[in-house]
Amino acid sequence: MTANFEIEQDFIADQNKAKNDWLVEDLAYLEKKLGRRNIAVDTLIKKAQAFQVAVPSWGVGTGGTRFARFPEPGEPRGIYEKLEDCSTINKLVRSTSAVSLHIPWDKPDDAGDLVRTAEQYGLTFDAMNSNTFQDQPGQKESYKYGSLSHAEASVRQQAVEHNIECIEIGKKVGSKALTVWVGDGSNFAGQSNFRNSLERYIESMREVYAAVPDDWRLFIEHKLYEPAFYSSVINDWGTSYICAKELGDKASCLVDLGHHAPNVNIEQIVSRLIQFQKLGGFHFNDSKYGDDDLDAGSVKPFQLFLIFNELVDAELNSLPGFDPSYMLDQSHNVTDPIESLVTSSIEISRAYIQAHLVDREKLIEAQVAGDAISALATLKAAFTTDVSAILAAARERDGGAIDPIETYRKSGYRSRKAKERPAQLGISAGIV
Ligand SMILES: [Mn+2]
Repeated sequence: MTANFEIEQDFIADQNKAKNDWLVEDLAYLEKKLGRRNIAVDTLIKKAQAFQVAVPSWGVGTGGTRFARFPEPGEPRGIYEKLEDCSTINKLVRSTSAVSLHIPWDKPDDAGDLVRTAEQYGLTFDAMNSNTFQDQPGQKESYKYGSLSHAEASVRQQAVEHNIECIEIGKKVGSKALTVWVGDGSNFAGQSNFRNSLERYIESMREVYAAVPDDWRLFIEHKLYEPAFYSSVINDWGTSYICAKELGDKASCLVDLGHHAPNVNIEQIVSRLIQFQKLGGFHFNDSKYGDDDLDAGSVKPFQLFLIFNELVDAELNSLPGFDPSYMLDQSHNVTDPIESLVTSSIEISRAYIQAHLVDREKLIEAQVAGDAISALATLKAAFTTDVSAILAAARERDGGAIDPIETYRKSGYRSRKAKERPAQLGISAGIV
């Protein structure tokens, strides 16, 4: 397919040999420990193997802040090189086989060729992401004062048409969803009329919705603030829920963990959306202060676990309409993006498997008895169980690495890519 450097399967297998002894030991320990509760380790390994989280095309480039961007050597210079990096991540962890495209950054010249390349890597395409938060070269109207909610009909029309174009590209690459996030909002009190802005947004989204195929889903992503610092049009999950409900069954809400006020109870929001069948999916990342887009589980791993506690509860109860789409959405300045995405995908799988360890009968008993100490202890017992060996075994069974970061570093992938991909000026990674 390409003469470019790839991490070979044999290399991964070779690296795994050195780690196999500890894996066997740790699994034996977990088998004993979890066996006391009649939980089969093998069942959990299979669950970890089946669990997938998509990676965003923009995640393999170095992100930035409002101040500066420090490009990584060997950064991908276009969608084909981004796929190469996404494939490398999936080879190591085997749980990230779908890639989410962002238009226009990833607009393919030849969609058929892009699909064939992805197939050769064993990758598919996840949700399409539209972009009406920045102006593109040659664009007729400006999004400076909004897009789908803009006061001028011509700007709204342009934004609607862009979203429809994303759907059309998505159809060609086999995507089944469109995620719409708008930067629309205001920076000053009085700058915009809250009610009219939302009304215009909904009217525009009705046109987008009409173009969404019946077997697709339309995800609405809310965000409290930034780039608008006084108000945003789709500011919270309530607004997102109302819009999704207005639009119809194909529309649902997407929860980006960084898009809430500090200390908001995100797991409860997730529960509400599950209950009313409007949980579309997630953009996973972590944050300390705002939309920091740090690696998933790096700041608040217990919160991530509690979110998965709700998700696994819905899974085990086979709740109607429950089929969330999982994606990583992170981008920052100080790590190799491949290492960050590898680490985050593992943390997402970890939270998922840990949530499967919750003794749900005991939890319900504690809740009914009003026994808060026992309820929390039940959750903590799951959260404090180290399931690393289960995740490693799942990766190994699928041909991935027992220790993905060490394997990646020893492969020399980054320095090989630095030679293959001389730096280009003006590459922009996006943050959504
Ligand atoms: Mn996002």
